[in-house]
Amino acid sequence: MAASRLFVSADAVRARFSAVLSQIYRREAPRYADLRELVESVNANALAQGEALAVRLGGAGELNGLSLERHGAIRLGTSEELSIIRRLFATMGLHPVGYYDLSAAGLPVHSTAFRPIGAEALRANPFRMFVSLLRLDLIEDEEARREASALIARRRIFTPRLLALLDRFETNKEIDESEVGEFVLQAAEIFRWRNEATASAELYDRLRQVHPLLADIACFQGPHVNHLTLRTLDIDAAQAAMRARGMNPKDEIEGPPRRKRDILLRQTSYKAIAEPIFFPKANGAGAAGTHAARFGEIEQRGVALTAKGRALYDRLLADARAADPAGGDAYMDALLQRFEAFPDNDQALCAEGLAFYHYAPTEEGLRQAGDLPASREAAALLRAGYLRIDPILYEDFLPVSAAGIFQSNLGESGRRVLAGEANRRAFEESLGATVLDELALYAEEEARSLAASLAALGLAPEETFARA
Ligand code: OOG
Ligand code: NI
Repeated sequence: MAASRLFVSADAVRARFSAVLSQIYRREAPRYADLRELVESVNANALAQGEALAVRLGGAGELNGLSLERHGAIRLGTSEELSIIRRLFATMGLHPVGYYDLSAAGLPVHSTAFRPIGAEALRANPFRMFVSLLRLDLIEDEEARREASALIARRRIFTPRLLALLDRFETNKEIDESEVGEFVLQAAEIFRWRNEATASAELYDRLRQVHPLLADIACFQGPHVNHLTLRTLDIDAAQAAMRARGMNPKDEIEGPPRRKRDILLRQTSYKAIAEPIFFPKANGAGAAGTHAARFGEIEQRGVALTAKGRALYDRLLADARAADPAGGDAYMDALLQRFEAFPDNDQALCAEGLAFYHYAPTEEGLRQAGDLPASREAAALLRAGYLRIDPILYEDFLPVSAAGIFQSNLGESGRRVLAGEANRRAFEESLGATVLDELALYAEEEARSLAASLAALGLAPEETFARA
C-alpha cells in the first residue's frame, strides 16, 4: 500500500484560499489594511459595551473568526470563465445560491453568490464570493460589444497548472494536503490586480463611455477582486469612524436601518481609489493612466426574512427611497421612520411569520419530555417556555444594496437605463448548473430544527403544526 496521504476538506481549502486572498489584498490596497484596523477597534468597543450587543446578536452572535473576511466580489467576462469558476469554487465548498438581476439598476451584469451551505460549513469558514457575469446583450453599441468581446476572448484567466490540478481533484474527489498550498496560490492568482491593461487608453475610454463596468471587465487580463468585506458589530459607528478619518465612505449604509433586532444585511464601503495603469499601444509604446475599481467594505448581518418579511422589507425600502430620493442622512432618517412598521423583536417576527428561526428545546421542556400534551403547536410550546428560538442569520445578498455598492464605485456614470430584463435561465446555462433557492435553505433549516426539538420533547412532528 502507498504511504498514507492526508486529504483536505473543502472547508479547509476555503479557509486557506481566503487567507491568501486577504494577505494579497492587504498588501496591494493599503486603505483596506487601514479599514481592518478601524473595524477591529470598533468591534472591540462594541464588545466592551457587552449586554446590549449580546441581546442584538442573539443566537447569531457567533464571535469566532470575527476578523475573517465575510465575502469578496469579482466580475467575469464569459460563460466559460463562469463555469470554470463554479468548478473551482466547488472544491472550496462554495456553491451558487440565488440569482441577482442587476439590469434593473442599469448594470449590464447578473450575479450569484458562491457560498458555504449549512451552519457547520459557515462556522468553519464564512468566506463567500459575489460573482457577476457581463451581459453583452444589454450593451446596445454594436462596435463596443464586438471590441469588448474580442478583448475578453483573447485572455486566459486560469493557468494550465490550475486547470490540471482542478481536473485531478474532480476525478479523485479529494485534495491531497501536499498540493493544497499550490492550488490556493494558483487560484488567488486569478483575482490579483494587474497594473497593465489589455486595451489602449483610447479603447478603454471608449468602452468606459459606453458603460464603466464594460471597461472594468473587458480591458484587463483577469477578474481582479474588487473588494473584500469585513464583519462589523456596529456599522453605524464604523461608518462614522470612516468619515472622521477621511476614508471617503459612501453616503449611505445600504439595507435596513439600525434596529434592536437586526434583519437581513447592512453594508457600507469606502469608495474605490484610482490606481495607476499602463495602457499599451500596438507599436509597443503606451500611455500611463488610472483605473478606479478596488475598495473595501463592511457588513453587519441580521435574521433571515421569509418571503412575507422580504416583501414588507422591499416595500418599506422603496417607500423610504421615494420619500427622499436625494439620499444621505435625510434618506437614513426616512428609512428609520418607515421601518417603525417592521416588528422589532424575535417573538413578533416569528409569530407573524416574517423571519426564520432555529428552534431548540429548553431545559424545562426536556424535564417535561414525554409528559407534554401531544397536540400542542410550536407557538404554544414557545409561549409555555418548552421551546426557545434563535435567529437564523441571513447569509445572502440584496440586489438593491448590491446595486448601490456597484454604483457608488462607478461614479455617476454608473447610473444608466438599460433595456433588458432578468435572464436567470441564460445565467444558469453559462454557469452550467442551477442556482440554489436561498429561501428554501432557510426554511429547511428552520423545519429541521423544529422537528428535532419536538422529537427531543417526545412529540412526533406530525402532531404539531409548524407555521407556513
Ligand atoms: C459586487 C457588488 C455586490 C455586495 O456586497 O452587495 C456586493 C461588485 O461590485 O462587483 O459585493
Ligand atoms: Ni460586497
